[in-house]
Amino acid sequence: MKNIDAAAHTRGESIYLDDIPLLQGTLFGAVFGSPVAHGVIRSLDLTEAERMPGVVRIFTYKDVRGENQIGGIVPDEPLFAERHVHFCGMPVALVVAESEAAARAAVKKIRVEIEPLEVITDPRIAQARGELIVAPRTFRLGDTDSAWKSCAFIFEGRADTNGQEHLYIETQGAYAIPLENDTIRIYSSTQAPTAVQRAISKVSGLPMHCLDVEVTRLGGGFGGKEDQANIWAALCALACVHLKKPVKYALPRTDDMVMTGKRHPYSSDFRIGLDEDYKILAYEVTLYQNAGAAADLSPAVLERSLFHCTNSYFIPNVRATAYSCRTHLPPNTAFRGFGGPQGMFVIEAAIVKAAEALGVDAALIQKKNLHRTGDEFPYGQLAESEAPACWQKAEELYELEALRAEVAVFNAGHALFKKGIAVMPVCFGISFTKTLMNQARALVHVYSDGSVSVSTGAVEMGQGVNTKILQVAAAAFAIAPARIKIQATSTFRIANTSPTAASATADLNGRAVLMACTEIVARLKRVVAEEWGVDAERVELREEAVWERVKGRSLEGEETGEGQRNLGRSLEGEETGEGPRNLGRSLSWKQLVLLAFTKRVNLSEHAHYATPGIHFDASREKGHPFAYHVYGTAITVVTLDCLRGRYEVDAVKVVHDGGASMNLIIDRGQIEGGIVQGIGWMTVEEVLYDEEGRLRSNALSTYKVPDIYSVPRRIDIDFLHTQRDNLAIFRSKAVGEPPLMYGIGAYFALRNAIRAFNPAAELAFSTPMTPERALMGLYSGGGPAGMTNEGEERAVKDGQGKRAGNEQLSPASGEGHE
Ligand code: MTE
Ligand code: LUZ
Ligand code: MOS
Repeated sequence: MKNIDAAAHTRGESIYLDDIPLLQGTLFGAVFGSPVAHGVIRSLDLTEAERMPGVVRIFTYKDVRGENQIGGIVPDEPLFAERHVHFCGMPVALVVAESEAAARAAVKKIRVEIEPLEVITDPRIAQARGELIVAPRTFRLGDTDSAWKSCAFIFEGRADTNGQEHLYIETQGAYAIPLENDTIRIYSSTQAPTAVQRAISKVSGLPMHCLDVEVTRLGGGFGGKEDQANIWAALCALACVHLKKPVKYALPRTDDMVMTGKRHPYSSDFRIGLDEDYKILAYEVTLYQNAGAAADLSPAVLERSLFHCTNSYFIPNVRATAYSCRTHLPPNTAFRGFGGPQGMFVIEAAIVKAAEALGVDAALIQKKNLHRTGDEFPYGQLAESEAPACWQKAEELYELEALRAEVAVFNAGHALFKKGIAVMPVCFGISFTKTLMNQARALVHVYSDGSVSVSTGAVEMGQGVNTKILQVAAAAFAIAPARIKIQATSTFRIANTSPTAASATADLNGRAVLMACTEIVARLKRVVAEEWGVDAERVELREEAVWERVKGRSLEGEETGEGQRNLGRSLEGEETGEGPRNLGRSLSWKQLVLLAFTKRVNLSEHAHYATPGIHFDASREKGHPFAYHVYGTAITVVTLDCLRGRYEVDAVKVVHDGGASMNLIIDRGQIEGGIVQGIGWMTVEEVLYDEEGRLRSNALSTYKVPDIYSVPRRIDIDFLHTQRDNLAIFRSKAVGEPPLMYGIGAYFALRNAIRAFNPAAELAFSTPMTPERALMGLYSGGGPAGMTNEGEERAVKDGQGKRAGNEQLSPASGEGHE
């Protein structure tokens, strides 16, 4: 089934925050953010700003009626700076004016004197100073200390990954509207309506039942709105409470980039030990997470880095320690993968370090060490592993050996263009690592006209969750999708929601919907069974009608649990006349609903789902935190222009463990998007803060993201279809985050291309591998060997043969790309 938003999106009719019609008298906010990263506020002068035309009022921490605090996990983040500022862009004041332009003009007139203090941007320095957000954590399996003795080979190194800007198309923002008796409705571009509600409650002192947070959809979140939507909503709500007027603040792109946190940069040390046979016996890793100035979600992100520190490999002896380090950057936050990618990059770097030193292909070590069903993760859960199956299928389907041979032939034939290939297995745990967050509720109404309304805590942000939820309801009721509407997410309809995050939204909310629908179906069946004087067991919903199963006739075409295959197909013909042969009398869906209504039967249901069987004991760092794992293997091939450092990703070929996907179109979209986003993180996207903690990459002119020319020339996706019982909805495994980590393969493929050109290249395990860095790498370590006269001649020939060169790199992009 197509995404239910497709038509409205295409026509530009979908409603985002900025499309909400404004009420008369709406005022507009703009934040004055700290111009320095660390210091003590000596004076704040608002007089000139207050005199600017259109300015209604300027708010500071003094106007906060409740607590000036929005920290979710750790209460360490004031909404407004009081005496100290801790990062550039930290909100100091909120100007509210009659227009956006007036508010922004007034912000420029605010004067602040800040006595600067030392700025720390490096997590290792922060750690050395004892500047930690929370106590460090260590995961252990076996005993690394004694395992080193059995290792034939031991390698050590360092790996660094940089941050990543979320770059959701819709920036952060909120619109608060005063209703009667202290009630406020807040439209917020948030992944977490309940978190927004809590934050506003804390700051305003109003109880949660006064706060209706409503979300129709987001123009992307990617984790950036899991926690950091709270600020803007709290600011708007605060002004709304004071002024009793609607207040809106949608951030301009630069404010958004400067003021909000990003993916956490990590710096890590590793040590890996292998036996003669290249089995990994021991792995030790220390992760330094750059948390920024406040906790935000950092402790949870840190935890997931530890959970994924061995990626898809079974390593019998592991010691992994992680520090969440306080620096003077904006608080870093959730980003697709949530610390998992950072943890996985390090083990991949460790394996590649070993492979390069041993002179073997990294894939040899990777494949040998993939975990198998029954192997233990460092956190105690036992794997139900699809890792070998995905690898095997990718290897065969995409003819890995032939691909390698092609790369070798190409490299032998070109002096100035080199190809690189890398294989990246992925294993990602599904469930919030905080067990209590794995719960969801759904409210389903069947109206007397047969139309159905479904509300959950899920937020649609482009990932297609509303379509999947609609498919669940359509399957449960056996009715056409057109009869069902997924309502905007609202804290008045559904309470105490977990954020739309952790890729588990369809699983959690979908299962709650299924429970609610199943309950209503049972009631409907009882009604009609009573009417017909038959057993309710004999009554069946199918094709928009309820049927009596006739005794003695065979039930060919019976649903066999494969019902989801046909989910969402549209059913023509409203009223069903003649039924399948094995069925007797029937009532149409509409007649059925009306019958139940006249019999005064409840046509609404509110259901609650909590993932069974998961637990985690943080005191031992052991448990069974994940409902299941998602697996996959990606093969990445790149071509590198060794004269210029430019490169292209020729292909990413994936086998992805989707379980029994309930929507292949959506899942393919998620996989493609995740891959490109992951490649962007590993290659061109470069978040740059200077030593004063100022963001230098604060616009799209200075922050490069993959464009249509730099996405892989081809992405092949094949699914590992499994019917294994799991806790996913309809066995359709979560798909939102795991594919991002396939993108890590691009870094290692580029590394291989550089080494094909210059085997002596000195390459740090440091990302992003921008074209500039690739170029430096190509000529590092004394430069490429064999740049003799003969080599130069060939090089010149390659270089002059510019057309030929471009063809090799990219016939599609051609000269226009330069
Ligand atoms: N896809 C789109 N189009 N837009 C997004 O913002 N966010 C990703 C992923 N895919 C995102 C997306 C992230 S970070 C997560 S956690 C999941 O979607 C969340 O949705 P799900 O739980 O329904 O998979
Ligand atoms: N958010 C969260 C997440 O709070 N806990 C998680 O485990 C998680 N995992 C992935 C993405 N967001
Ligand atoms: Mo996604 S990082 O869980 O929002």
